[in-house]
Amino acid sequence: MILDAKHAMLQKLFREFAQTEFTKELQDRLDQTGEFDWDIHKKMAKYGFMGLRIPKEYGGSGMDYLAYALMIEELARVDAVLSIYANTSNSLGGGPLLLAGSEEQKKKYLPPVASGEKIVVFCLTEPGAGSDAGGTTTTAVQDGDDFILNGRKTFVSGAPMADWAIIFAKTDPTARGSRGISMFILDMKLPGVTLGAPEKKMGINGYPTCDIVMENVRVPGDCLVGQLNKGFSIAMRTLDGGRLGMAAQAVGIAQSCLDEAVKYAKERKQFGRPISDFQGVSFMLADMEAEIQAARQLVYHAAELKDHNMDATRACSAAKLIAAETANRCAYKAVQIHGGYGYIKEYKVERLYRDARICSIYEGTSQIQQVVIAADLLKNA
Ligand code: COS
Repeated sequence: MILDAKHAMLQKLFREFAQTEFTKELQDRLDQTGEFDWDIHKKMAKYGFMGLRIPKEYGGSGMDYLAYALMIEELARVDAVLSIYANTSNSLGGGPLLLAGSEEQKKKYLPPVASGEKIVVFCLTEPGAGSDAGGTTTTAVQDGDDFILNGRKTFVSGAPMADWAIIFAKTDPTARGSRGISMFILDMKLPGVTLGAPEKKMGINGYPTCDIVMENVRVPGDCLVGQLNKGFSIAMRTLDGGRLGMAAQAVGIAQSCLDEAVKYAKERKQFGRPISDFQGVSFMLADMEAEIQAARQLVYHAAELKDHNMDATRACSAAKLIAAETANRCAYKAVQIHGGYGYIKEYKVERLYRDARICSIYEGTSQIQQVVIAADLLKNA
């Protein structure tokens, strides 16, 4: 796909922002401390990143999926974790509200999320329900006009900073599997809501992740989002879009691996010449370039399908599968080209290697993408 003038301009803007604002000092600090940086969050919010995909009537800029993919890719190319800062509100956080929220709910929750003033996070995974998202055991029991929530959500990215959380809970215990699940928006300040300890992660440090525990949390009835017992398909539709964002992030990481590998291969001399002169190295660079081009086109294609309101489930999962595996292969090769230096923290590829690893795990493992692709393929064959 050749980007039109508007998208090419946006791509340039995102690239320049990331190159200017995501300083090495900031990147190193986030990786070392694992702490959220409110200053860069506010700056990104000021530029409208948090509300990029949120429609104008709810305080965002109403841009399309292609613009969103470009933003995530370009931010991730400089720093993967900082692309997450701009992702949640446009994706798993804001997405379910846009898909299923009432007009009142959209007007209440989306504007402060779009402006970056409030943070909303997505809670599907549980200790015993990861790939099997339909195995949710969190319960929501109706009590008068309210619901009483009990359960534990795990690996919630952004939980420590969250004002609200999207919670999937079983409302019909007699319904089997993914049926009988409803979606709620939970105010994190309600009594009975507590946080687990921040997880010590391999990568993507600087966007804290922890559990959210709910013990007899009384949630008003107007926090039910969408229809009672129909929450699972909203989660799945949200994840279609989320996977597109994560695919774009993986392309950004892969491109960063290639950028670093090319730079190093041209500088580093062995046997009296730059190591890029050796086919063993240049062929690795060539493979990285070819795979990144392919992954990027899958991402842009999936975005285009979504922008035309076409069924994009298979395309989003295909983009996520290929981009995530590409990011991992590129990270491996980038470290390999750096040799011993690639194993040292001073070199960016060391972090890229760790950051890339999550791409084939979160928002559905590569194997889950295969499940989704195969199911869709066979259903429509
Ligand atoms: N869009 C809309 N609805 C969808 C859908 C989609 N993309 N995918 C599934 N559904 C619907 C189905 O139509 C079905 O609806 P009915 O109950 O009305 O028949 C329902 O959801 C259940 O679908 P299915 O039978 O395929 O569900 P499974 O329990 O077999 O699970 C997978 C399917 C494995 C694909 C799902 O559990 C999944 O995506 N798991 C990974 C979760 C994940 O990505 N976690 C990451 C953490 S979130 S950061």
